[in-house]
Amino acid sequence: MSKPAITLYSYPTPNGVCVSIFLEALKSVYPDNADLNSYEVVKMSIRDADIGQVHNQVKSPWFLEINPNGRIPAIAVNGFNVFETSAIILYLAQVYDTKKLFSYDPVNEAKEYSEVLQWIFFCDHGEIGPMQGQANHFKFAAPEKIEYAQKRYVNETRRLYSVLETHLKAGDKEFIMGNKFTLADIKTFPWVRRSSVLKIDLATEFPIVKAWVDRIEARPDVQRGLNIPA
Ligand SMILES: N[C@@H](CCC(=O)N[C@@H](CS)C(=O)NCC(=O)O)C(=O)O
Repeated sequence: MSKPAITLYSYPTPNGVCVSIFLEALKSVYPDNADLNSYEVVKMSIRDADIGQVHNQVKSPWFLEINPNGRIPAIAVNGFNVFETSAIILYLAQVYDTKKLFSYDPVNEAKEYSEVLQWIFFCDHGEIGPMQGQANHFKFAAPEKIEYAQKRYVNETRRLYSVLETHLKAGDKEFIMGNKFTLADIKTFPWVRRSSVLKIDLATEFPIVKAWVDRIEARPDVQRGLNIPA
């Protein structure tokens, strides 16, 4: 049997499932695409470098050739390696979302395309992902309990959720881009759905964000993606 065109190296964390959710979403709207139908998943063992566990496939030499940063997720598409979650979903969109069902045309729909990038960066560059990641670290992994750090990152996560709440509320939006489910939602949702870990109760604090999470979570493609790798 020939090797699948797409190999996803992953683990079911918010970053990992972001890519599997998008692959499943693409698969459901492009059912005849052979690459999407046959993608393979390699479940990697991961560790948080700061905890110092030993079994750590993501730092092994063969994987560092795929992702020099030694972290999941990474993807190989017909021999081309891509690392960093957002770069991965943008590349998959560029190659496989030919009808721009989850994004926009960067030339003909330049403003909408830019808006999707803005929300992806909002989740990425020092915002939801990193803040919530640090909140998780200081609450659950850090050997030393530093109250200031816990408070700072949990409160910053709350502030970022409030930005999302205000955005979704304006114009009664179903998704970040209005009524279209896009990469912006796929990027942000896996983080926000884990809010209860930090004891942030979306139902009482951010009810509009909660409805958005529920709406996305109810999608069959999202349900499949959340369980990859099993
Ligand atoms: N900015 C990176 C973050 C990736 C990341 O933090 N991956 C974690 C799991 S969610 C990991 O592989 N940790 C293992 C390690 O650092 O050794 C991305 O978005 O891809």
